[in-house]
Amino acid sequence: MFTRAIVRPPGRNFADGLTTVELGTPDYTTALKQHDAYCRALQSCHLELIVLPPNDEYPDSTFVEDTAILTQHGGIVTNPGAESRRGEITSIEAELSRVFPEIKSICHPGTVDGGDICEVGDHFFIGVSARTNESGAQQLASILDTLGYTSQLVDIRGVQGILHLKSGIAYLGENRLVVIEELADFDEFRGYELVRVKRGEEYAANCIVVNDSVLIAAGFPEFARQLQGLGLRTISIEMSEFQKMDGGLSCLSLRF
Ligand code: CIR
Repeated sequence: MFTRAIVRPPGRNFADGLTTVELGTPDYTTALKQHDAYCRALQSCHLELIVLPPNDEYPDSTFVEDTAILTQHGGIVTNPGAESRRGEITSIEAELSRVFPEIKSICHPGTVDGGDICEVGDHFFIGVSARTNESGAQQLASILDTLGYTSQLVDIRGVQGILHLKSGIAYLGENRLVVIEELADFDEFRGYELVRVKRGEEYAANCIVVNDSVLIAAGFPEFARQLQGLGLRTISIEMSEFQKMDGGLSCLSLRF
């Protein structure tokens, strides 16, 4: 069970952040509305929110997930792979130190983005990507080991169209893993019951389980039906403005 989440509404210069997709410029007012609906959805799943103030110094700072990995046994502050995002960790570290007695860190030359880290029970998949490098991934694996977790690296550098590992997978619990077609044949995911996301609905793969519900991006009806067919309760959230900035549902919060 999660009880809390850290979120940060987008700042006015949100549109100045990094993006690789060509979906147009996000509308700030709509982004704020969508963020607010996202927060209400988390609250409806019984989470208490820690809402950090918007930070105009870092246009991507609404994507708080990339700055930390939170586990039941401890918190880890990352060193984000994009230079323009490194400074985001300062305020997150300050916030986490109120909650976690000890916080570990990923250090230079290692880089890790939280979006590459997928917790699967007591095991973690660590994506090696354009943002998370091998040094960062190895550092994280060692830290997780000291916290009592196993982990394995998943190299996604050759996979087109995903920024982070969790742009293409999500763990639903009960050994079920959502995967996009490009990742479905990876050896690392053998042994899981795969929920394969149909082509054209790839963005929906980045969903999050929050207690008794699964938050999914609105506009992907086939994926919603797949989850409902498994007996899961889904909550749809409009994500268009965040999608324009390469962001998915998971990256808008740190849940613990
Ligand atoms: C970035 O490129 O860093 C941001 N514009 C989007 C980050 C999305 N984060 C995530 O999926 N975990």
